[in-house]
Formats: sequence, C-alpha cells, structure tokens
Amino acid sequence: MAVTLALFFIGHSPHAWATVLSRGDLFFTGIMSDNPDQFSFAMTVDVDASTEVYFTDNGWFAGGGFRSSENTVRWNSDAPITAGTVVSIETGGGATTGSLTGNVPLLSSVGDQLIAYQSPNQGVDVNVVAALQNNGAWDENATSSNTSAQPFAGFFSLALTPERDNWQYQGPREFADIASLQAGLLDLSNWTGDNSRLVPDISKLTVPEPSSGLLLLVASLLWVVRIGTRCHAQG
Ligand SMILES: [Ca+2]
Ligand SMILES: [Ca+2]
Ligand SMILES: [Ca+2]
Repeated sequence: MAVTLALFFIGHSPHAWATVLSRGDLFFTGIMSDNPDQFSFAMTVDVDASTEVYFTDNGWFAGGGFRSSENTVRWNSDAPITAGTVVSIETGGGATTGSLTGNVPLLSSVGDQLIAYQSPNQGVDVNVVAALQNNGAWDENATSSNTSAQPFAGFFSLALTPERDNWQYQGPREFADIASLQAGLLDLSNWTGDNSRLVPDISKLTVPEPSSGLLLLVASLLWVVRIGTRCHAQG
C-alpha cells in the first residue's frame, strides 16, 4: 500500500522535490555575448532534483512583465546539486550541469540582460530570483531587445557598468558566510568586463556548511533532556 501510494505521488507530482528559490539563492557569475554566447550562475543553497529555473534575455517592462521577442530556456537540475556549484549554459553547447528545454538566450554585444525566474505553472506566474544587465545601468523601460527596466528594486539585480560585450565574476571563491558570498558576487569591483571574450571560470564557490554551532546546541539540549529523564526515573 505504502509503495502504491508513493508511486502515485511520484507519478502525479513531478516537482515534489523541487526547491523553491528566493532572491539571494541564485546569482549570475558571467555573461559572454561574443560567440559562443554563454552565461553562468551559482546557487547559495543546496537544490533538489527537478528544480527548474527559467532564463530569458527578454527585457522587463517598467509596469511589470516581459517583452517577448527573445529567447527563454528552462533549466532542470535533474539531480540534487550542492550550494556553490557553478552552472554554465552555452548556446548550442547545453548546460554543464542539468538539462535544458527551449531556446538558449542569444546575447547581444550592444547590450542585453538575463533574468532568472521560477514558474510552477509554466510561465503564468513568474517569481524573478535574479537579474543581470550588461548594458550599463538599468533602463527606464524595455523598449528594444537591448534594454530592460530593473525587474525588482534592490540587492539581487546587478547592472554591469559600463556596457561591455563580456563580463565575468573574478573575485574570491571562498567565503566566511552566505552574506559575504552574496555581497561578493554583487560587488562590481569583483567583475571583469571586456569587449574580447573571456575564458569562463566555472570552478565551485565555497559556501559554508550550516552552522556547526547550532548542531552542537541541539545535541547539548538532547543530552540535558536525556540526563534529566534519567535523574527523574532514578529519583
Ligand atoms: Ca552574441
Ligand atoms: Ca558591446
Ligand atoms: Ca534582451
């Protein structure tokens, strides 16, 4: 019965284990608009198998929603992936980790953007998790394939300034904590921009394990409860 039920849920919930990402869980680490077009991203959390993220080079309208003339590809993790893994997606070359469905963005050397989002209902509802623009500051609106408004205000959307064909994160790859990892990836001084194509660096970013101090505290509390129970039984 249990096996039958498990099979039922596997058959009817293909995304039962998919990780829901928030802003701050995914960051771009490179964008190359000189052939072959390529971009890379990393996640700061472990993700489950069947985690899906859409990537598009469509711009974002000031009033919300995407322009629609460019490409969108859906990436699937296929298997669990540990935090800090860098995934590279190349036009015609596929993904270094996971698999792709749809059309990989064709990135323009006179300005483009990449927006990452999740959509449990295949594009109807859109939860933007990260955005990158290689066209200088975010534009007031998406009025061409080269322009985009900032999809959401604040920390997790990065405008690479000035406009360059290719940009890559070249800062530290080891961090003391998640906050410094996030800050490092969004610090423009850690990025290199060039109108000649750069060699992508997709080596892993080291993200700290969950606090060992917290695990120690839980273990200590369990020990205290156990001793307390024993004393009570003996008393
Ligand atoms: Ca290109
Ligand atoms: Ca250019
Ligand atoms: Ca575009």
